[in-house]
Amino acid sequence: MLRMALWQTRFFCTSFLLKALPWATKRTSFAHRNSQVSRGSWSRWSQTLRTSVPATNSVHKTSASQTLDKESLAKKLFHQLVGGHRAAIAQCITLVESTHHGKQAQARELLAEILAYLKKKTAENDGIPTSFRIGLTGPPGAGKSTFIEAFGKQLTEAGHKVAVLAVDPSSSYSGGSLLGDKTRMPELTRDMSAYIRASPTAGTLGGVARNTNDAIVVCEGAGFNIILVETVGVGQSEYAVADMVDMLVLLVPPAGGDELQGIKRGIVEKVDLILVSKADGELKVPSRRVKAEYTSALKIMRKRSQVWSPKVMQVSALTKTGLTEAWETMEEYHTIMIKSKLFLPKRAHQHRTWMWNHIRDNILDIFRCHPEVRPEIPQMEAEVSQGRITAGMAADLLLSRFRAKATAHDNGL
Ligand SMILES: Nc1nc2c(ncn2[C@@H]2O[C@H](COP(=O)(O)OP(=O)(O)OP(=O)(O)O)[C@@H](O)[C@H]2O)c(=O)[nH]1
Ligand SMILES: [Mg+2]
Repeated sequence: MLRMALWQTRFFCTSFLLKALPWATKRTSFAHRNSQVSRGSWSRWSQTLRTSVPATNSVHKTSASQTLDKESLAKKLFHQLVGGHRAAIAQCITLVESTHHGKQAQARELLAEILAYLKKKTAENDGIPTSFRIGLTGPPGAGKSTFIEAFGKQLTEAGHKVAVLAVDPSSSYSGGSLLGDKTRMPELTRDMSAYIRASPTAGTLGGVARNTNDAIVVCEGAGFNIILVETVGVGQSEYAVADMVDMLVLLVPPAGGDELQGIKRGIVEKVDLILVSKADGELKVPSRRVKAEYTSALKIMRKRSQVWSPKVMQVSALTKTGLTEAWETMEEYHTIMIKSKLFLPKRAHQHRTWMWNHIRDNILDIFRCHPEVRPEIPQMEAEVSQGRITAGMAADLLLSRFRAKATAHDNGL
């Protein structure tokens, strides 16, 4: 009986998703046609999110008092966060990362409160978001953490509030090199105008990226106006970061010799600024050479933006040279993006991209775990590997099994 009930619930969810998909696709293509974000559409989105929260809560509540508790927890955390309680940042991030069903409802409520608050702040700031999100990527050992320590310190001394987050899905096998070692940032760790979030525990890139996206919103709610997102240039994480930030910065070491030192061409095409690190002592000369290499490499690359041409600069975190110039270039980029009215549309595009990424990840999981599909997967994979069936045919067969059950359930069979 219990097994039957579980299967029925699963079929119901599956058929609901299949029905909802065309509707959602229509909505997104509409959003794409109207890619210029108007205040109206932004506010409708936020409004929908807020009004949807109590409804979602009510599905999971077991008693009225429990709902009150949940609501008051999200509200309490929100007030503490915007009120400057430092401990609330970690509590909020833990809540939005939770995979517990009930906690997720509270997290939605919390995020909706923060988004509404940020929207108000943006309106008060002439429609300009109060934060600047900067992604930092580069090969292992390029000097990212050391740069963040020196650069972040300079920013806080100038009156900014700096949050540092990491995207590191590789930490399960690399031992968590990213920010794992906070000793690389001793001063920034102690700085009350900075917040450093050590690498989250390992997971899929999709999961880690989702957590980072939400953590960015939490940090912005806490008043941090510069968000630095560090990622190591391996795997797909740097592409994920490119879709999370307003500006992407690539840090390259001066050593390594021949052309572009194995740094993926794809990421070089996406960056807005290249910083050649460790331009000090004996490394000054190779650093100049690497700068020249990247400058000419960028010249032959397709122009990506009408308003901004990526720049190459030399920096040294050790001697603190080039840091001011690097920040001035970042500010220049920010100003140009705001003036050309490309800043908000870029963020809006990223939000849509992530929504679909998360949906894709989840639907794939539902498909893989489907009781009618899962047992067939090894067999199909073997048939495809041995060339007895084409990949397209195998996919069609599995999909038709998935659809057949969903339709049967819809028809009450
Ligand atoms: N000479 C010199 N060495 C530097 C500089 N910045 C970093 N280093 C050294 O480079 C090494 C790597 O620095 P990290 O900051 O840990 O590099 P990372 O890119 O964060 O490394 P991962 O997080 O492991 O990818 C360390 O030994 C640093 O001392 C610099 O400006 N000059
Ligand atoms: Mg590091």
